[in-house]
Amino acid sequence: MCSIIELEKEVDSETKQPVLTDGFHLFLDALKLNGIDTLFGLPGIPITDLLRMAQAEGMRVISFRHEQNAGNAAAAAGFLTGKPGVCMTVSAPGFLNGLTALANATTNCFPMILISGSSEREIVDLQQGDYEEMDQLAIARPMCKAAFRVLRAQDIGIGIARAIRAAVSGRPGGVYLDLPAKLFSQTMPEEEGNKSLIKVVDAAPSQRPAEEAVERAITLLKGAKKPLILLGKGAAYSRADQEIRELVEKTGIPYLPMSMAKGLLPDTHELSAAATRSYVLQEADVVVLVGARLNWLLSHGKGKTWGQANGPKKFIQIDICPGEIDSNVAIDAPLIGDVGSCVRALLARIGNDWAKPSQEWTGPIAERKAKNLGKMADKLAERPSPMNFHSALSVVKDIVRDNPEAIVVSEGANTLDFARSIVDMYLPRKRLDVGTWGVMGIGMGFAVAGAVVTGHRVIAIEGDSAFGFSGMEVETICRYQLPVCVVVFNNNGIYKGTDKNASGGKDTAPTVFVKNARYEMMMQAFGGVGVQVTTTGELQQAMSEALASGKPTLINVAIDETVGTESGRITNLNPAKAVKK
Ligand code: ADP
Ligand code: TZD
Ligand code: MG
Repeated sequence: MCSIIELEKEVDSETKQPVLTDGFHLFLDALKLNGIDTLFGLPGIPITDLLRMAQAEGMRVISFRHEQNAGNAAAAAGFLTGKPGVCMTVSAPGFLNGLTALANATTNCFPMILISGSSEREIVDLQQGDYEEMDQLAIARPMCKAAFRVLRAQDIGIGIARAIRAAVSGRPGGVYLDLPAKLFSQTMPEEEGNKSLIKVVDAAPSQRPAEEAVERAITLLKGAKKPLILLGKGAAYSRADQEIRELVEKTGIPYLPMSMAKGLLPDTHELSAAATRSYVLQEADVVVLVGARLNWLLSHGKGKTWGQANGPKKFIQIDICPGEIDSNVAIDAPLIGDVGSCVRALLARIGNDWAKPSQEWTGPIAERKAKNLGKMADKLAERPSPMNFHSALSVVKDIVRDNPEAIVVSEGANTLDFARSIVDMYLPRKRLDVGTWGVMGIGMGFAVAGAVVTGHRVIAIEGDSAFGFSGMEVETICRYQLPVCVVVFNNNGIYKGTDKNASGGKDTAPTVFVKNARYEMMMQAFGGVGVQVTTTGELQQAMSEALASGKPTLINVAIDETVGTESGRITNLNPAKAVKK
């Protein structure tokens, strides 16, 4: 039955024609219907009006200076919220600028949707040379989990629903959505348009492991003498914080967090074995991988790191993606499902009578841990001049301890590696970094997203090279008045600032930058606070002020240019010179 009110909505009271909607509005309505309230992007043909309208309709539109940073922000927003972050770009070059972020999001299992306007299909497909012509869909496809194009206004609802579902269901990842310019001005009756929209139900359904798989895992774990739990960013993403803590504490099994899983349990937890990582990796007999891949970051599960000499290890692997199993070494007990469901299933079989690991395993761990933490404390207490990574990071460590809610972003080589091991995290999903690729350039995009979607303070610990990849976004940080404190570890270059041009020519070496560059002036240029510091006292004061005020701040920290290591902790991955010259 149709009420009079509904009929009145359908037709324009003056023209008596149906009220129309268009592609612009259908698109925004479809996003809003699905709880997407923020767009990261960069305007231009054909999306300028779309971003204006989004803002007019109450969405948050964060406009960047380069699409890669907008894309990285969307990816980080996806990780932090569990909803796909959305990045909007113009066609060809804007799209390509966003593509690195899309590929990086997919690699890291972060849900994001890159939405690019594109030029007319008729012209693109005949390669007749349209404005910013490119077959974007074809190019995006191998870089992401799924790629769709919407050609008709009545399909916008379906297109958005499919994009959201693809991004967050199963193993999360990047999705590309291609929207040709002509779509936006297509019209259709509003009522029909509204009916075409889809509110996605249960976008990331829980996936429970099979009973026999749980049984297999429990049997293996029960027989372990030296068990170890390894938490990855899939565990952090799954938001099963309480269950994971229970698993660790009820079983008494020592654990190692991968970098973005730091804080799932506080790094100061007595069962954290991070301070004796090499020992536990070598000695463990049964390893439980929880949302962590045995990729290069874990030496592919084999070799010296894994104590090959001690015989092969047994693995239990919890992952939502069945194809991940056996990717590098044989997995004895795969547990396929979401981390929450899998860990709950294990917990249901782990009673209070569970036999915790013996002193033979926990004793040496505790001993080594105490020794290593003691050595580290001594090193952190040193006050060399100029500062080194340790002395500067000892300040950051204390600031993060006092501000555990703050989001920590980190990139660089030495800066990243030292920050990961020195700066303790206390809460889940507070650390964002270079991830699976070890990619530089995520810094300011991740920082902006961290501030925008959580409302918390952000501390970005940046190598001077790493910062340069996205540094222009300090303007974005100032424009939106975001509480971001960027700390640039300035050692005059990539890894260190002392390389010499081997030819003796006047060009500097490829890894060396302008000496003592004044990065803090970049923040000053846009009205933020910029401070140059040369002592730990000055750094401590500048960071405290930034955290207290929430003002956009850049602290340029002078670090001894001689102390860095080539490639930080992954020196071994540099190709060896086959021919000595
Ligand atoms: P890290 O670098 O921290 O070791 P990876 O990115 O290598 O982490 O691994 C994350 C793994 O987590 C991926 O294999 C992914 O399929 C898995 N994953 C992501 N989300 C979930 C989830 N909700 N439940 C189970 N596994 C998940
Ligand atoms: N380009 C991209 C996109 N990602 C990369 N990882 C690199 C280049 C290579 N690279 C690293 O792996 S770390 C790094 C580069 C250029 C910068 C290291 O210098 P930094 O850090 O100043 O950021 P430290 O503290 O000086 O080591
Ligand atoms: Mg550097």
